[in-house]
Amino acid sequence: MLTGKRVRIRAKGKVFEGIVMPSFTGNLVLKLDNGYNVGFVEYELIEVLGELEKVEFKREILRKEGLPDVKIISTGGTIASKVDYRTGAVTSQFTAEEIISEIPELAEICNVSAELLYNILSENMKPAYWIELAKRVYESLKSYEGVIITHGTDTMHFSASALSFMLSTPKPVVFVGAQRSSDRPSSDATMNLLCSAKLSVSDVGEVLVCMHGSTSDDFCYAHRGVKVRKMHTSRRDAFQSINAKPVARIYYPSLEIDWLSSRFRRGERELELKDRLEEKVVLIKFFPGLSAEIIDFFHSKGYHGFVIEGTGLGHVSTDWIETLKRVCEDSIVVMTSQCLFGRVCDRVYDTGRDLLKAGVIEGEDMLPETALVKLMFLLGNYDFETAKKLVKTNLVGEIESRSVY
Ligand code: DAS
Repeated sequence: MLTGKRVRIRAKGKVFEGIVMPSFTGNLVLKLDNGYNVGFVEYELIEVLGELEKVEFKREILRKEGLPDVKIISTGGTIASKVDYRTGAVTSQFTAEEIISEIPELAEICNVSAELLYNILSENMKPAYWIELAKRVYESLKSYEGVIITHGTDTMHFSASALSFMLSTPKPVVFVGAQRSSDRPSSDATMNLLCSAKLSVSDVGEVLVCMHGSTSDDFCYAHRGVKVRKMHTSRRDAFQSINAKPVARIYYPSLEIDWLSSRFRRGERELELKDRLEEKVVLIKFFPGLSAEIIDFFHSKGYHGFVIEGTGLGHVSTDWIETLKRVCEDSIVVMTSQCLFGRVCDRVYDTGRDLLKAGVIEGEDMLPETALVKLMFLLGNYDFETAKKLVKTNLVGEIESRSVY
């Protein structure tokens, strides 16, 4: 059994040296000294060079007097994952404690306490988990200088929007993830976490997302939680601010912060939590030929909140107008755009004017996902008429007064 042993082999006329990894394909998988894994179907074993000693390193987390106290709440995702050689897939495994002990530089920025809330991939997040997370962050903000939330990247902008609406925070709440697991040479986890730690002790009081700002390791962006979206499946700079500038650029490795746009300052707002969300709100992406029956289906299931991701300036087929007119009598229907960039304006074309007459509300320059979470929040915490009025009211930066980007 070669697994865990360091070996030297010959394959295709070349000599390779590395550590034998678990493999379920029958091929030999070597982890080379550069961190990459290489598989071999045919090879000649030259020499077994030694056995990996089991390393159970557990750095206790050093506290430094005078440094601000920050809480890391871990929910899972790639940032808390490593390759599971049983399957070759990346699975959520690290606890917040383990993440911290892997990055001793954190102790230069702040004293970090860790809390494991979930260890899930973020496609498995639910509104009920957002509420639980908001409550844990709210409690942490009473005694810590800032809170970092490690989270999967797929639905991070949903969770960041949810906490942006539910929590009025006088301190930084920073969501951070990674596109590459920390056991890969190209991992972005360490840099994203260090930039997040710097943000968590800085002069800002709102919910932010901190991820790579370019494909290099030169800076991270801090994006407003209600103006950010994951825009690429795999690039490390997948997150982009939409219809707004990023709040800040954090240079690496200097960790200097360059503030790029207006922001809530530390201490500017009181700490408050509104912890209810109406889950019977649906986001529907319109496409040519989609029947308005989908609206009737959800309405018949007791849904009274609809966000439509319409085409262009905010349109759907004129076949939908009658259905929307009927549903708007006892529901809130918000129109957003599949273009993502720009602003919905239903006053240019007939279709848009008919939608407004039917009672549909323009979602301004909100992202569809942010509008969905906002409507869950409004219907969960306000009466129907107030909720309707607040759709087009900017609460936490989700609506920019002018579209300049
Ligand atoms: N599945 C992805 C998620 O948990 C992994 C990641 O990118 O963090 O969102």
